[in-house]
Amino acid sequence: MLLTPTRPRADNMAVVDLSELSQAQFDEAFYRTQTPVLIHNSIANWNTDLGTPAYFRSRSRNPFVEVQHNPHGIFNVVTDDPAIAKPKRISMRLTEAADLIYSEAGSGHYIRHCKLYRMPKDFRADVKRPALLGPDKTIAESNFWLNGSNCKTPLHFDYGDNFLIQVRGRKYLTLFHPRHYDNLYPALGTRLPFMSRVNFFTPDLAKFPLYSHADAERVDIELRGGDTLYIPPGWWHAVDCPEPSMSVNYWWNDGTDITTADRVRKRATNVLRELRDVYIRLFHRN
Ligand SMILES: O=C(O)CCC(=O)C(=O)O
Repeated sequence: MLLTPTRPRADNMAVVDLSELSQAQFDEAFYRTQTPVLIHNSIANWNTDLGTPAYFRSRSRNPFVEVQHNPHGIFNVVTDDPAIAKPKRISMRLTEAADLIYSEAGSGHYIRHCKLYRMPKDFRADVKRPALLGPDKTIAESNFWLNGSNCKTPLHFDYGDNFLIQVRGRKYLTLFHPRHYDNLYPALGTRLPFMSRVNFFTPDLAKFPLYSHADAERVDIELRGGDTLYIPPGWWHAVDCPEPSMSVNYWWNDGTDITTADRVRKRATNVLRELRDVYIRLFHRN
């Protein structure tokens, strides 16, 4: 059975304009409570040409980048479905990649998870530190994402706090609360235990019946250029990109005992669940 995705701008979640949210308020209302929030007008002071093909042509360097291509547009999915092939990885110059990605032939092409430090220096200077990331916070990793039409990131969760900043174009995200962990069938026993075994884009309810409980409480969001989405660790998310778009994401932490303890607790929980999964597979096969 196929569940039809719904696509409101931001369904059932906090939405705020950056001008109405101080860094202290963000910490208090969202970070401390680990609550997602959609922040509009969050990059008003950034270069407005950032991410266009012309912009990349005018940079100081033109590095090689890895472009992934998959005609199905789904990347990194954990599946035994032979119809979903593994993406091809192509190395090309950044300007070539941007020209391709913004063209019709760019459908299903995605520069994913490209470390910001690999990008030209003047590009990095145009990508500012997120406004709500206080001086007490540490950036663990920052990445550049550039997709053609019809690209999809399957359902997964992150271990760190995440700001996903949409620079150009639209993306649709769906979030699920961490309490739906079991309903989303994490790929335990694989090297990607943070990925769901459910193909969110065409969920198979016969195989994954608990998914319907999570689906009933999903949060659908349309991310537009200028938006930042705060995704706390453990919140599951899937991304559907209907048109060419560019994002930057930051994983960060505050280095306090609370965050570290929380991270250790989450890892320990995952290990225990994994052991439980192995136990069930070994002794309760029927
Ligand atoms: O935008 C995407 O396609 C994926 C982003 C993502 O999953 C993340 O920032 O954790």
